[in-house]
Amino acid sequence: NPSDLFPSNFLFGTASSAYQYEGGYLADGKGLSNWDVFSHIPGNILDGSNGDIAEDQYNRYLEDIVLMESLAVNSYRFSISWARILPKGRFGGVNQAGINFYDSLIDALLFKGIQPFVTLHHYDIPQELEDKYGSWLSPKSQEDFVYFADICFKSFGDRVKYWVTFNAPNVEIPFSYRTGTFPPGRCSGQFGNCSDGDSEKEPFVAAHNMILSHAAAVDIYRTKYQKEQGGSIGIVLLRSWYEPISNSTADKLAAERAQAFNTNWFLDPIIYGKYPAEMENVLGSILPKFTSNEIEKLKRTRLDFIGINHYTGFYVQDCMYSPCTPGLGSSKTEGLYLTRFERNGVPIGEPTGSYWQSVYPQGMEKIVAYTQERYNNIPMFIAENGYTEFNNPNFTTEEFLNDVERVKYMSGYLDALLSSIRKGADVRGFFVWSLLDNFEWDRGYTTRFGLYHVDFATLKRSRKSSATWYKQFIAEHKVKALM
Ligand code: GCO
Repeated sequence: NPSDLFPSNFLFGTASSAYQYEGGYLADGKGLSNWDVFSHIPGNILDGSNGDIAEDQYNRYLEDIVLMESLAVNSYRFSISWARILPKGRFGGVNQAGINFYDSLIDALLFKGIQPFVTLHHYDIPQELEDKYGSWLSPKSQEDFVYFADICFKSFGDRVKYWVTFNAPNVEIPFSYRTGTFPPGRCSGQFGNCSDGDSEKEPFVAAHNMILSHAAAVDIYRTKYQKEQGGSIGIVLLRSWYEPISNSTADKLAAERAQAFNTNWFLDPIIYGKYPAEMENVLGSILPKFTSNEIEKLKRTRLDFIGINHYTGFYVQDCMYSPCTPGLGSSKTEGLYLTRFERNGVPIGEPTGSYWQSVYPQGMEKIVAYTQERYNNIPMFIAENGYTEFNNPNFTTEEFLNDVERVKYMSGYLDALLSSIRKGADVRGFFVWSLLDNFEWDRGYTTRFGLYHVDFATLKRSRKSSATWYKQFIAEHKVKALM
């Protein structure tokens, strides 16, 4: 069936991030990152662990590239550790050993025909920037980010053709500045676990600086590098599907508010130069304003592609027109809706090893169509999609290797994606989260997302059934693409 295929230049890959994978946290002149400091404070990470060693990809990248080769993927998404390149941000020198590491990684990938798909910021920053002036809460962070981005474009842009400015700032910001579960651990909202009087504005101020940092980095890329290097640049956001829990207008508006407060929060300013109307209406003066120069810059720089991290769907219930019990999303600064996992006692999908994830493959097609329509066919990548398993301490390695639930999940979500593409959506790549089991931020090593199992004591990698399945899926669709 000729319509049953992905475009021939489609990127199939796996995704990762520096802090979750590399380890080597003090190796060869690397500076301390905000995550190094945060994870070392007792109580911050669920299982008391950290990413000091993680999967040790810093030392084992060649072994991991052999795993990628055996999957026959043609792309690898990873992030650059800012503190490995600039141990003190722009207030110190470049660490040549850090540049050398990414040079070697990129060269080794390209040698195997694997395209690097590179994220500049995936949650970790040099601690120096936090200590100096509170990083993203200060407009100075824009200069920090551009300084770092410029060095990366200059050093690696001859070989890297896909750049992502930020990974999921819409995940990072609420955890960093509302619930306090990510560094710098500030809690300003209703669900904060501290009450130090932080302003409820903080998440919006930090996001504002990230949005302007994105624009500034894109500006530098376009003016100094893009013509010569010929790559493209975008941003990645978490995009969940929000299904109205009923047909009422109030619940439909609530689902739209959930999209606005979670994801359009970043994409609207970057693409259209303004925050979503839903946010302006609910937040009023809590929301920062762009100057006319900034609006001009946003509209001029924009992005080349939208990266979507899609994992799950939720039911959404209105909290604006009728009061509801407090919960995820219900406060004013979150958008006045309530996230529900079930309707009339029936779950939206099978639960997984993460409390927030249900298996709802229809969400993939819905979110792709939603994004395509709202942003006028801007090319998209599925930058992350994957299945969580609880890291059951009673399981043997063999039990983890037989991950039938992950295979079911992937096959459902990839079928849905295929259906989107068949209907004309311009999706250009798909990355599984993740190649390896890895460090899941404040959850430590309590969950597993990998196509390959990692024994965290020996760091041995072992192939799961899902790896075999993904390899076959890619092979079948590549063959079809050639016919
Ligand atoms: C993100 C994530 C990843 C997570 C993954 C599973 O990119 O948004 O936070 O780093 O590990 O999404 O939760």
